[in-house]
Amino acid sequence: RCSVRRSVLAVGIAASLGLASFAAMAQDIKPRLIRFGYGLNEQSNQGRAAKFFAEQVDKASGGKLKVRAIGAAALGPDTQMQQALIGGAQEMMVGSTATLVGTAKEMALWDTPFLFNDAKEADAVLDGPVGKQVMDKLTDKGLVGLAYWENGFRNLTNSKRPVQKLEDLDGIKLRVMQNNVYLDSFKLLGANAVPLPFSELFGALETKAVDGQENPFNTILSSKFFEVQKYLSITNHVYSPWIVTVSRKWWDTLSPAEQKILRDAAIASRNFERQDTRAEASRALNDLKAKGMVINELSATEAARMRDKLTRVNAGIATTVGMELWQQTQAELGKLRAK
Ligand code: TF8
Repeated sequence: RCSVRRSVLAVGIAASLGLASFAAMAQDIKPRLIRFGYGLNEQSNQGRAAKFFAEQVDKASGGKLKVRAIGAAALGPDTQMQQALIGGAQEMMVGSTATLVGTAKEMALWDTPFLFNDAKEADAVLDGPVGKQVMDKLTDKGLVGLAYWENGFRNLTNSKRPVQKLEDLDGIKLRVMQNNVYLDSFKLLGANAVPLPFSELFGALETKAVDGQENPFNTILSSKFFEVQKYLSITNHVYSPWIVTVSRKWWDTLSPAEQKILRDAAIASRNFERQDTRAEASRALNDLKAKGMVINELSATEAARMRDKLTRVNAGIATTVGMELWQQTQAELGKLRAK
């Protein structure tokens, strides 16, 4: 009898605890303003996905969490926003993984030329254990990574001449991201590589401070590079991801319920963004042609020569990211390709 009474009591306590935690859950979402910065313009794939993210968070939090998406590098270029996140002066951003290598060296893995053969491989590795391992390296550095979005396979544009063979790059002043792998890669190819933040790129192309740049079709279109670049050479030399990050200082003040809303919205926006980006990329080449760009593909021999030169940076990347991570990535790709 005694034990029956005790278990009745236990059920009562459990029920009231359950109620208490339910009530706490509702209060666990506080009104907050989230500044979400990005570098491309509102009409870009990055801008559309940032808007989608804001809407998701609004819905899931009953309007309590307000995301203010601020594009066109109005909060500064990638590197400046990263520092603002680390310092706690800004809550969130999306930007290139390439500009994060100084913060977490493992990010250099995504700079590997020709790492992925297609978007399917990219998704599998980025969303799998390797991608998570790399993303989690940010946590000790003051950032929390939530999801990889697609920037895409990068292609070469310039105002001088079609790049049909390696030698055509000789002496071309080429803007690269602020990242050593990119700098070394394009120097290896014979270009005069100049690191610049994305926000300064259009102006530099317009004034001919640089002759060329490399970015996915989507960006060449949305940033109107076709206005200042005549030649587009399809090289697909690297797949570049974007990453959605949160200030760790700020993240640690959030309740688990708030953190979950942001995580879920980042994943939902990732799925939206990849689909949107791929749809746009499949149309972009025609659009760019219509805008007057002269587009060329590389012959198989020249593509192979370029690949051979570029992959000479791989050994350095393996050392930077660590041999274990490098081999794990190769093993995962091997498994994917055997399927
Ligand atoms: C680049 C990147 C850009 C990103 C973006 C501003 O060339 O491809 O897309 O940095 O977040 O800088």
